[in-house]
Formats: sequence, C-alpha cells, structure tokens
Amino acid sequence: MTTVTIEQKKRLFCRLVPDSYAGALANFFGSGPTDIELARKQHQTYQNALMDAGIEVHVLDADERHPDCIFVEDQALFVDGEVLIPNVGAPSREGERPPVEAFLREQLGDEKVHLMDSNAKMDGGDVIRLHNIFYVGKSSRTNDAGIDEFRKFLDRFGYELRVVNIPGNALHITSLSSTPTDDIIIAPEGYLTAKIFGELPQGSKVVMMPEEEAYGCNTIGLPGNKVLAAKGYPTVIKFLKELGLEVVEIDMSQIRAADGSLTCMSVFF
Ligand code: CIR
Repeated sequence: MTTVTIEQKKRLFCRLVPDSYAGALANFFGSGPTDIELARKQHQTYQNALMDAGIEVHVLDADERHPDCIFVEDQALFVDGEVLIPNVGAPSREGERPPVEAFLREQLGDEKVHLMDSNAKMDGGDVIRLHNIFYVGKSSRTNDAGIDEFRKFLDRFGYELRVVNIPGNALHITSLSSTPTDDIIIAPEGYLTAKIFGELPQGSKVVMMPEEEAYGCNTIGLPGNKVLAAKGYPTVIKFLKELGLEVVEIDMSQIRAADGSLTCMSVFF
C-alpha cells in the first residue's frame, strides 16, 4: 500500500498464506507458487521486518477459497484516515473483500469506510502517492469508472490524480514503481518513462532503474530511514544504500511467483 507518507506508517494489516496459494493468479512476473511452506516463511520474514521497524502488524486469517487473499493491498485504498474499498478487477478475487472490509469498519468506524459504485473497477495496487499527487495505473484491473471514483474520493482531501497507462506486460503501477522515500519514485526503463509522471514538486524526482530489475522497483519506505527491498536486484539496492537508507532485503521468490510484490501484502491504515 503506497497511499500513505512515511510519517503516517504506524500500523498495517496483512493476511496469512492459504494452503490453496498454489492456485493464485500468475500472468506477469510469475508462473505460479510451487512451495507453500517457503511462501509462509517469506511472509513471516516480511511481518518480522515490519515489526522490527516499529510498525504494529495486524494479521487476518487466510481464506482457503481465495488463493490470492494475501494480496490485501488490492482490497483497500487508505488515504489520511479514510478508506475507499474498491471493486477489484479480477472476478476470482471479489470474495476476498468481506473480512477486509469488516476489519477496517471495526478499526476505523463505518463513517470512514467508503465503497465504489458497482461498474467501477480498481485494484489498490494501481495507486502510488508522491506528496499530494496520486498516480493511478490504468491497467487490466483498473477502468475509467474506477479512476473517476477514486478522483472523487481524493477531491475530499484536495489531492491531485494523474493517470499512468500500464503496459500490457505488467499487472499494476505498484508492480513497476514505488516511493522508497517521500521524494523519490523509482521505475524501470522499458516499461515506464520519467516523463509520464509529469512535473514533480520541488525536491522530488523519478529515478529510472534497468528494465531487468523491474520487480525490484517495488519497495516499502519506512520510518527511521529504513526501506524493505526484494533480494536480488543489485542496481536498486545499491541506489537505496547510496541514499543512506538501511536496506532490509527480503527473499520474495514465492511471492513473485504469484505476481505479488512487497507492497501488495499489506495495507497501512
Ligand atoms: C493477482 O494477480 O491479482 C495476484 N496474483 C497478485 C496481486 C498483486 N497485487 C499487487 O500488485 N498489488
């Protein structure tokens, strides 16, 4: 979940890996998970790294009927204390929503939880935030009606929405980019260009990474000058270290196998 600033990152929720995880959708980076126990270990390492960074981690139960249920980022768009629950783009994932919605209602109160109209489609993974600009990926999962609903939601905060067309060989905007600090977007050559992000606030920049490190461009910037990064993407990791960040590298092999990245497995709220 990349719709919060680093200072706002205090607590999050994630969801455990079901036995049925081998059946998760895999059409882009991955060809399907093969080792559920390893996926569980990687998920636990992820939770531990977040807790080590002082984040309060809430864990929701797995749902065997929904192999993709660990990818909670897609189910909720949290902005400054309010949440928009989108209609996710993949029909097989619609049933993941009730426990996520119930958890957020319990935590935030009904008045902070908003729903999209039924024809609007959007995955939470199609949003990144740089200061008061929200970049929304127009992708196979997110349609114009979904983007319009999100724009209306952002209007209540006075924030700007910019649309980024996601190439057909990628899932989401978060599959390709992230903000390891509040001032920097990293994104891969070959998929995106710096230009598509438009004019940025003073002091902010887009830094391009090699195309073959596209997966590594999904990172989680954390308080205390820390950042979570996927293991195995040397240019990205070197860049993050040169920024003076403490880089916590996580083996993501079985998560990548289902097209999931670091941000996909949690929602800060
Ligand atoms: C899917 O295709 O929906 C899942 N296998 C992966 C979702 C990854 N979520 C994300 O990028 N936010």
